[in-house]
Amino acid sequence: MFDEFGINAGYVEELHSRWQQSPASVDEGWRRFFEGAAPAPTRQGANGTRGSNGGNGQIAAAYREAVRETVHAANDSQTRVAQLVNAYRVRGHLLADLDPLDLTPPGQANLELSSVGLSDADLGTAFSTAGMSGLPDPAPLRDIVAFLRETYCGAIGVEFTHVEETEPREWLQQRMESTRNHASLDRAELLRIVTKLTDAEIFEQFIHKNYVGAKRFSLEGAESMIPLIDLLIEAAGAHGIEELVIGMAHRGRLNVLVNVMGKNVREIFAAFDDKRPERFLGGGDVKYHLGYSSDVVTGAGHAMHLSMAFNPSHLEWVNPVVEGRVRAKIDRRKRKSTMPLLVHGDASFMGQGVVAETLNLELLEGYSTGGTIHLVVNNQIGFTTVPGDSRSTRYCTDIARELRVPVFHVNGEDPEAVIQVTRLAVEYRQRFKQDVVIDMYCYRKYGHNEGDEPRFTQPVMYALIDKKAGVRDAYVARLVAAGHITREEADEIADWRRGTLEAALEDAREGDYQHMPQAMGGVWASYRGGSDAGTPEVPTTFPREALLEASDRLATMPGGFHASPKALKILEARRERAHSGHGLDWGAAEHLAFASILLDGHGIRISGQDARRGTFSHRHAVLFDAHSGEPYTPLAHLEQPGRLVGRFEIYDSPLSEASVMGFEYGYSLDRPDKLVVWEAQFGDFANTAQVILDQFIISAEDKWGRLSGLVLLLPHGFEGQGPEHSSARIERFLQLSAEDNIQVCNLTTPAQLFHALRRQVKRPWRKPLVIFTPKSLLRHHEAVSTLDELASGSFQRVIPDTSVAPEKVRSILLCSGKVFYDLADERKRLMREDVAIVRLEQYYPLSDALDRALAPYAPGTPVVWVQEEPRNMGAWYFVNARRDEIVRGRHPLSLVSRPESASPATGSKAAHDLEQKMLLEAAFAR
Ligand SMILES: Cc1ncc(C[n+]2csc(CCOP(=O)(O)OP(=O)(O)O)c2C)c(N)n1
Ligand SMILES: [Mg+2]
Repeated sequence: MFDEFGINAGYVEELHSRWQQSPASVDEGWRRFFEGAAPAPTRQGANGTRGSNGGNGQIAAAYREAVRETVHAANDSQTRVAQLVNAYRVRGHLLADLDPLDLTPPGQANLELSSVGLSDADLGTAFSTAGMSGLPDPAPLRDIVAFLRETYCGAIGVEFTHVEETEPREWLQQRMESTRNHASLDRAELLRIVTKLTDAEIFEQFIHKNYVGAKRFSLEGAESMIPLIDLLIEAAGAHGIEELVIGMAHRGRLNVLVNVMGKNVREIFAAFDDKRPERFLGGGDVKYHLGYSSDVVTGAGHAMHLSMAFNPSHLEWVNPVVEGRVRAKIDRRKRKSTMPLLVHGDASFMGQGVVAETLNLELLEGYSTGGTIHLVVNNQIGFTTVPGDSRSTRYCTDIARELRVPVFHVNGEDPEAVIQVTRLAVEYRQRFKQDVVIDMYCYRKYGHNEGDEPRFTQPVMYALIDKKAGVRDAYVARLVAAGHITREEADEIADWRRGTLEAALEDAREGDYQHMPQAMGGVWASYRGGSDAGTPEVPTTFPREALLEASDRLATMPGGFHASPKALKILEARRERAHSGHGLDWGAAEHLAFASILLDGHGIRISGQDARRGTFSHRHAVLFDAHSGEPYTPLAHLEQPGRLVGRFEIYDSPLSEASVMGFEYGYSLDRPDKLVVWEAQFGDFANTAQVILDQFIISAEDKWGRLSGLVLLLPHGFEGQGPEHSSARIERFLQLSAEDNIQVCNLTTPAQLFHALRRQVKRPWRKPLVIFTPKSLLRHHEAVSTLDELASGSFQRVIPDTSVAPEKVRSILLCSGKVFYDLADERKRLMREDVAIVRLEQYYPLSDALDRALAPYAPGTPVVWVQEEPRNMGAWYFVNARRDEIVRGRHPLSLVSRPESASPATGSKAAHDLEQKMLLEAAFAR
């Protein structure tokens, strides 16, 4: 309500509520101010327009006046106490006891009594504690200060007053103050924490002893993470969560796999022993990148499915993939019972931009997952780099302030405080459907990995760490001293754990426990990867009548909807052309492909920048009412009596490639039944998501045996639009093509797009499909297809040339994509009947379709690969390297292209036109 008072909003609100209860309890200045604002302003939500309302403007002016008066009046101690309380809520975290190494200097909190004009002399005076549950009312200032210190400056420091909405902020405040921010734990829970800490510690020690110097990225110093995740699962189960998807990096991952997810530790030992090289030649991944899933039952009896996402070394890049997976799971079940947990490192959370790009997805309609729990394992170091060199901010979590959600900083050496924030975090997420961040301060017992000497660079830090007792020891000592458990009980837990690991190690050395990740079951059971040739093609035809019906439906608006006349004209033209047998353009064929897929019962999800209209205004999947601005999506309103129609979703994404491509990739991992599409604005921008391409889309099957049917639509083509609006970097995708890992296409007709998209869902082969999509061809009068070509055609990997008599042909131009139309025009202009033009529509995997297309021509007829791209880009290096597959020794192969270049294209349209002319001349020179 008092948002415009910024950091003082809580304070003003507090005064206001006191004034409401008893006008005499606030000083005269404030009283006048609140009376002047009558009727009292209504509460504003997060989206309220600040300062736009006259009432609030008056409040602001009155506030300034009131502040002046407060300063001068100088005798309202109760007001000062309220200021102090507010200051603790806002800045108490700056004094909290967070750092187990005591290396972090306290912040300037200004919480001294003198900062609000109070003094020690006031400590015995009783003040009202209205609004502070957890204290008698009134209470002496001494008690109030002790209460505030305990709540806000103990082992937990909370940043929460920036939460804009009143309800969650007050809820959290009440929860923390009523408990002084302490978890109440019974003996069973204390024992569970000890057990989990013991599991964590003994596991690391056991590997340390048995695999000296082997990389494991020890959790030691941060062992509280294990009871944290263990109790998070408990809390999540109690709140109705049925599934947790975890994304995390190297640190402590093996520990989580074994001690939280129940992975068979024999498999981990076998991976350390690494005695099966023959199973992993050229493939597989290191043991701390592998994913896993398991089913557990919580202490309270709730069944919970746990998934740990496979992830690469590239820190933080798994985040959007996890979010996409969770969204897919939520969509599948139509219930919001899946929760993402992302575990971060302190250095990577602040350093990697994909973190901010992923946080930004959280409240968006197309990407929300109902809130993510973020856990930062803040060991106060990244490899050898200390926080002072890692970030410009105090907290490694400050990037999360973009979301205005609570951030709990907690001392990882206090497991009970860790449990308290975990419970608060889960409950907050469940209630308010937003992200929550836990920043667990800890330390790293060894170097970055176990072979690394940290004392080269952090001698002082490690002198402190060397003196540390260990998180478990310190906690056990505390519980023993408090009489909660005996030393013998604690030892027994450790002995038992050691014993089970000894036995498992013996088993591991006798048995066969090192394998590639298992093939996928469940929703993946009916799909396959592997080689292209191993999965037959399927028909992609669709009944003509049904396409006509769909095109009628797509051009029909609901009653009372006032579509833009221009958009309506486009839809109407599509409909007419379908009926009259005229050529359909790209947008029309794409729409009919989508419609046919939906009518076949498959869902479709598309996202990308401006995807709803389409960057080039060719799609118009969503129309907007001219009066209300309300959207209408014809594809979401297809009907089919007696048969299920798939769900159609299309979203304009935020201006991020990395997080959105990662999200859609993640989505495709859990929805193999759907057509999942990510579209680039221009293909040139896809490289900002290069990590998602290299580390996930391209290599996931080889490393992890994980499949995806994601479609990438990458506008590509040299049309004089400059270096960054021309190339989707075909060369890169082709260099990354191996072992039939992806499909790479450059299509020249709308019918080809229709069949390629249908093939992608109908064929059980799940491989990412990269389509270089056109720009000028979207409106090219020749780049059209008839309804019959859609209804009864099929996808052609190569389009042979049927327009010339093979025996006359003296030169074969082999090309792909848009340049075909330029070449065809030129041939017509030159009336060259001795030149054939063959189109390679699918670069990869190559097939014998090419052989068939070249077969009619006499052996020895030269084949010229013609591309618009510079020599070092486009497909030439790929074509040249695979010449044996392409011309099979029957034809000489040469190149016509732009000369090699460091930048894809010229910035001058005129230079582009000249280049293009020279290219065509060269192509027809022989
Ligand atoms: C994107 C990326 N850049 C660099 C690295 C190399 N690297 C591996 S771990 C690490 C330090 C990570 O520090 P932090 O995030 O604090 O995690 P910690 O190891 O301390 O748990 C670095 C720089 C990487 N794995 N990924
Ligand atoms: Mg770190």
